Amino acid sequence: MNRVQRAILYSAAPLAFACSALAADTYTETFAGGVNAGGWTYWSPNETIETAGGNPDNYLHAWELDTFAPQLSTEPGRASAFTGDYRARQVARIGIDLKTFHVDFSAGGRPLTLMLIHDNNTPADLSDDVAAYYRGPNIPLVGEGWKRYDFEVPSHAATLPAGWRTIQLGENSPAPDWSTIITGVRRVQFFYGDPEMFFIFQMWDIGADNISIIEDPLTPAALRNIKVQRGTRLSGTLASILYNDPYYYKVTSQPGDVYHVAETTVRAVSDALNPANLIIRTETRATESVVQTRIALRNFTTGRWDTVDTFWQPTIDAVRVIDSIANPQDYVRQSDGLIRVRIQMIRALQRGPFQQWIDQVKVSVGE
Ligand SMILES: [Ca+2]
Ligand SMILES: [Ca+2]
Ligand SMILES: [Ca+2]
Ligand SMILES: [Ca+2]
Repeated sequence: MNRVQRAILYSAAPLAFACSALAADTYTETFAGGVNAGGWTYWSPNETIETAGGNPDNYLHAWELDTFAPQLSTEPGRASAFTGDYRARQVARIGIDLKTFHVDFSAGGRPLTLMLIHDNNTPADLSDDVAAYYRGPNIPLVGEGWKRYDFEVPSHAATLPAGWRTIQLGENSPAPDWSTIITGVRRVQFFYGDPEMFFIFQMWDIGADNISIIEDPLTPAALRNIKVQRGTRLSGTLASILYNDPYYYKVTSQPGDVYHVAETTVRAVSDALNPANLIIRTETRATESVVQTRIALRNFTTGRWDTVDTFWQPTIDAVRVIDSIANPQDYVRQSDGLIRVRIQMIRALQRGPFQQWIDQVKVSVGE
């Protein structure tokens, strides 16, 4: 679904679209006018959207909720701004305001956990659900007032991101898989505590407001050229590395003192000069085994190449997504947005030469 279609779909609810194509798209559940597009519920028998006392005005209020851990969730099976393929939507963050009015004993020592749930395509059956979760700062104590929580959601990540965990929520749950969950979020839940721990039952009086989901589209950097630094170009052009397709840029290795080496550099240009995120996706193979690949980025601050990924190169296409690059601004030249990627493959001299095949190089920048 494209952005325009989404805007139409959610136009019944308050929307804040930013002007710039690079800026984030946000949906926020403010509960204004009693709207609850996500179907948010504490599963409490005593629950309503109050018209005053929120942050500001309307908010979701649950009281005399007798539970070991309040669980604020979107309605099972309901499609909303909070559900869907987070990776395709380029979801970047989820936030919420919470307030604890009263609790019998203590609200202390409980992290607020964001859970992204995949319902295994059976929304009515919770026994086969799986979730990926992240434990944030502790839930608000009585007297702390409204407290804001912002969770980073690395929806672009190919594998479970650092700090995230997965959990089987029922006895029939399959083994959880990050990609399955993040490309099919069916329910979002805020768990008052660590979902792997036990807590005593007590009576809660709590509220939620301003539940937001933020999309932060990445901008692809335009590839400008590809050049062999070591080895010999066999075939291919810049066009060969634009897509995952049957076309490759092929390089024959060249022998050195210790290794056969094939080394190629790619130049890309980004419009975004202040990247918060830099993501390099490569799809490469070698024609022989026991080849090691090193992917490096030109650091324009130090003038050196920084290795960002090292791996044993399969002889079939291998996709690498490098998405946790520290100080991304060092790799985008401030004068013109240049980004340089180096793909180096090496093989021990006595093992013989090989060919480097590059199917695709993709450079994306998020501001
Ligand atoms: Ca509100
Ligand atoms: Ca289910
Ligand atoms: Ca391929
Ligand atoms: Ca290709």
